[in-house]
Amino acid sequence: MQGGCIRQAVGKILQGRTPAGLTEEEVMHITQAGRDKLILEDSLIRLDASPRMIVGDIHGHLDTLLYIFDTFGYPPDKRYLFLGDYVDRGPDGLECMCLLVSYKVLFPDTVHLLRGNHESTITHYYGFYDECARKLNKQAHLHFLCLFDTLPYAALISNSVLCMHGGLSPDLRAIADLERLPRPAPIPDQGLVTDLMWSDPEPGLTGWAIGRGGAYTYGENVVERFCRTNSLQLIVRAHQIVDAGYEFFANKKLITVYSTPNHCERENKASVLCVEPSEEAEGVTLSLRVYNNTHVLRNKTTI
Ligand SMILES: [Mn+2]
Repeated sequence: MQGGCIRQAVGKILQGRTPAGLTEEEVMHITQAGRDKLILEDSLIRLDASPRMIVGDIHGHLDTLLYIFDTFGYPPDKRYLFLGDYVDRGPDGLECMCLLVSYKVLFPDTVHLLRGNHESTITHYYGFYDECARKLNKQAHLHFLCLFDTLPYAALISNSVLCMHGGLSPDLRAIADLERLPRPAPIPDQGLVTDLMWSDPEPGLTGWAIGRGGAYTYGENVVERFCRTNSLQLIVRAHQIVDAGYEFFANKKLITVYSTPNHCERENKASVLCVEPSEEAEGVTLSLRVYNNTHVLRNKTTI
């Protein structure tokens, strides 16, 4: 019965019209089923290198999310890892979050969702609370806050590619530190989880400095040392708009992937990162797809 309700909601959202006309009952079903599914996962998700798309910030742009699925494939035929920031800023966070969580419930091994800094109480200030109140009611926003607290914080692909929304932390020394993070929990004011959600790379910086959201910024030497000591090929993160849709840092040891084009009055391109098994014994093969809202601009640039 619940699966039928969720499939019905997916059908409404996939029509692409907004608001999609979701009912409060549907939102309750989706968020409850999403919490039940997400809380089963560890705070660090371990994935193999089966081909999958890694997607950065969507920020309430249903047109972009549907463009990604139309262009690169729908679950469960294609696997996805999303890096967070599904809501706020854009007009349709409700539809984006409900579609992604529905896919998580229907295809839990195919779709993985990480937490971004906007999956939190800051939705009171950046648009999602108002959107919920306008399209449904204030209670709907509370359902989402409970859901947000169950989202995992990081993913490790094939023991060699570490993914999170914001980035590194001085409190993160080993990969195993990520496994012990308790959930469900709100994002705290400072510390490891805050940095995972909020921190940024800083060109020219050596070591650490204070950044936005109570988190740190980190220099190239921090990234290179962390990758070396933890045998990582690459760190993948989102969280910052970058003009080309992606941006390297620290001798290609870190990449920022941003998946919403023309965002916040910028004329930025967008990208998703495809990870596949490597033909060699170790590591994975990574390639970029760069697009705007109507065209794929670069297909399969191997990095
Ligand atoms: Mn962010």
